[in-house]
Amino acid sequence: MNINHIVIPPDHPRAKSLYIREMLVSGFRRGLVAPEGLIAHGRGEAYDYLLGERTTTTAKLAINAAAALLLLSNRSVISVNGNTAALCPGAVVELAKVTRANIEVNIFYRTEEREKAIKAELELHGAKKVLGVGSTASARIPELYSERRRVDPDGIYAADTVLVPLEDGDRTEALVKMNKTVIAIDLNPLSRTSKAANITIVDNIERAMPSLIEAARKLKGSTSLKKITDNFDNRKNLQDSIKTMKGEI
Ligand code: PTJ
Repeated sequence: MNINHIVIPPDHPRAKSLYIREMLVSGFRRGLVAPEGLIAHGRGEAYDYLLGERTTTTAKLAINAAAALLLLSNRSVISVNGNTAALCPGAVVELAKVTRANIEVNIFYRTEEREKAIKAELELHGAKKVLGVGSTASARIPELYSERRRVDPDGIYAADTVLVPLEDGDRTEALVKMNKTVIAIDLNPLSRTSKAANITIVDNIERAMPSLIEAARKLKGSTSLKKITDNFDNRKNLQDSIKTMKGEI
């Protein structure tokens, strides 16, 4: 991405955070991000500030468990919204390759133009197949009334595990009711999504996705995958994230 180094000098103490902002703004201008996505990012930034803008030991545990779960799954899907497409399209494609997951576009503020723009961005980064766009999203998640309910019958609808970055809580709850295992990436450890998911990675998606790819590469072929997921306690992990933000650990 073309970042204006006159506006954001590389030695600015908050350069990284400001670059990530620019990626969102660029994504908005290119039709990937909903205007509401910029507001959602601001909320995320506030939590990231409290975390110290780093991947904590607590988040690393969740990342490891998420990687193990993705490798154990038979039909996993990475759900992609506007913010995810703007921040880490290449990492989505790479993680899908490493864990043999499908990629599906699923957006809250649904428009056909944005669905297509997100699909094109993923394809530009090497995705061969992108589900959930247009009429292919013909299945419905029961008891969900937002536009997120429309899913691909061969994708999220049939999935055993769904990775949902930057989510609104309703769909996570609905997916769990459908007996799917849900992995969330959410900087807010207090959100309904974080609480409803089976594994929540409290980290910035921009840092979490490359770590998830690395963990999946390391764990591929390991005989301890089930043990890693069985030993993971999401409630405790969320409480530890809150303690980190409060400076208690
Ligand atoms: O592209 P769409 O139409 O699907 O819309 C996407 C947004 C994000 C606008 C939509 O899903 C939404 O309204 O989400 P919420 O309910 O605002 O929740 C977003 C959550 O993601 C909040 O808990 C934020 O703290 C968190 N968040 C924001 N930025 C990041 C993040 N978590 C991880 N990494 C981030 N960079």
